Amino acid sequence: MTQADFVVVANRLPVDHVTHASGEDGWRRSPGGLVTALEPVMRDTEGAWVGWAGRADLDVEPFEFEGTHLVPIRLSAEEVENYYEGFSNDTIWPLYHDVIAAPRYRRVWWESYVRVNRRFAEAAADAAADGGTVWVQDYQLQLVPQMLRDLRPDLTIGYFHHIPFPAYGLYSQLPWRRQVLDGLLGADVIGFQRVADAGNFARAVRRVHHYNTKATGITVPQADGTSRSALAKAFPISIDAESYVELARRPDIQARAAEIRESLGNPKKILLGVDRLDYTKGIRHRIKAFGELLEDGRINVGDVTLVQVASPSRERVESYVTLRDEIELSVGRINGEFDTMDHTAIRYLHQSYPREEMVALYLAADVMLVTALRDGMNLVAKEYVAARSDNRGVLVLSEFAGAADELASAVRINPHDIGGMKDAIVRAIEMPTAEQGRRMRALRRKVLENDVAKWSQSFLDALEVARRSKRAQVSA
Ligand code: GDG
Repeated sequence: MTQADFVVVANRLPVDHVTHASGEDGWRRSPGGLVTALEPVMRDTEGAWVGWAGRADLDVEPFEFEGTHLVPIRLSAEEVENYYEGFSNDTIWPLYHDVIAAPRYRRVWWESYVRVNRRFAEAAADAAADGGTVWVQDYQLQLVPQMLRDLRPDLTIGYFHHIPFPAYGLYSQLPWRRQVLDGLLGADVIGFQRVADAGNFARAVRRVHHYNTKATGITVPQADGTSRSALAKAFPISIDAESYVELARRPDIQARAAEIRESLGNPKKILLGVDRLDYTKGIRHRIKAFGELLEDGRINVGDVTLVQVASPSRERVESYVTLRDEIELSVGRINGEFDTMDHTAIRYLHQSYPREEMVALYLAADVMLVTALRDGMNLVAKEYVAARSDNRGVLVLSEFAGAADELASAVRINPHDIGGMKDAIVRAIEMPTAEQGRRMRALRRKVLENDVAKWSQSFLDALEVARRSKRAQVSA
């Protein structure tokens, strides 16, 4: 069996299973930041990627795809329900996003989570070469680091947490809080989006285990009486900024942006929201604020249009079904009340679009609304900024999104404060172009300097430091 020096373990493989028109099955690279970020590393190291192919009961042998060794993990329909939709998306997701929706704690889900995490850990242990490096991704796989360390103490293990890590007062609800911390502490480097997330994690470790933590270092006692150290630190993720700059420069995409404006009846201002349809994104709050502005007469249909792309997500989880109903009810009410024959108040799109269309939307939008109630980072905010080489447009950004730490020149809002959000939207609509330019230039500097390649490099550098110190200990 081929073994790789560098292995990525993620819930999903970087490819989608597709059936071509000819009826033949095949694989297509799935679009996404993580895939792009790791592509150069995977190519240079001839790495391996362990993950689920996205379909239940699919049995596939490991295979090569564009220079990467892919190791598919099989999940039964029941495991998709319990490990993925249940524990990952109906327990951990709401709990870690500050209980915006009520987390459900079900023992069968937890048992499935443990079993599936073990399967990922075993596959990673088989795929990694002696003394290799493994990078585990995200909240679906929090137990993998320690399981993998038990199987393969020779490996250097990293873990990156893409979503928030909550304050202990909330985290402590988790019936398996100790097991999850132990799972994560199996990593040598544990990466978070924000400094606050790393802090919450360290505090949870202190409260549950009374381990010593100092700045970003955690001392983890071992069964044999020795101890080792783990690094828990912020590594804010980013986007492939240059690719957005390039797309935004394309004449066909600029023409499409003009066409979008035209098709909306050339309103003076277009506001835009782009989110997975998820209760963490504050879509309802945004729509409420917009509806009230129309009611108050502070804005008028015809002058201002809100375009809301809500791409379909987790459609089998109950809270997502309810959320969709609620959003569509309020959009229908607002449009019913305020639309004219020529203009619509909210152009609501429950669809997914190609990246080119997203960039055209970014170019067409005068104001980008990112009103998340809680968000690990929020890449949409960074994509909007990267696309605006014209230094125009205003980013309205929730302070509860990780991106707010870096993007200080955005118009910051607290999405729970509907009155404050309404004022911020009006301010953004009326912002003079000179101020737009000043703010956008500052935002662009941040996003272009800190792109996703830099993110992965800094995480891998930290892992390399861990690997060297481990070697030094072994040879001492
Ligand atoms: C998680 C964390 C963290 C959306 N609709 C379409 C589409 N998208 C793309 C966006 C963006 C991505 O999906 C969404 O990324 P976000 O960061 O905004 O949010 P999550 O999906 O919740 O991601 C988040 C992230 O992980 C990375 O660590 O930032 O906090 O929750 O790239 O453009 N793309 C296309 N069509 C769509 O309709 N092509």
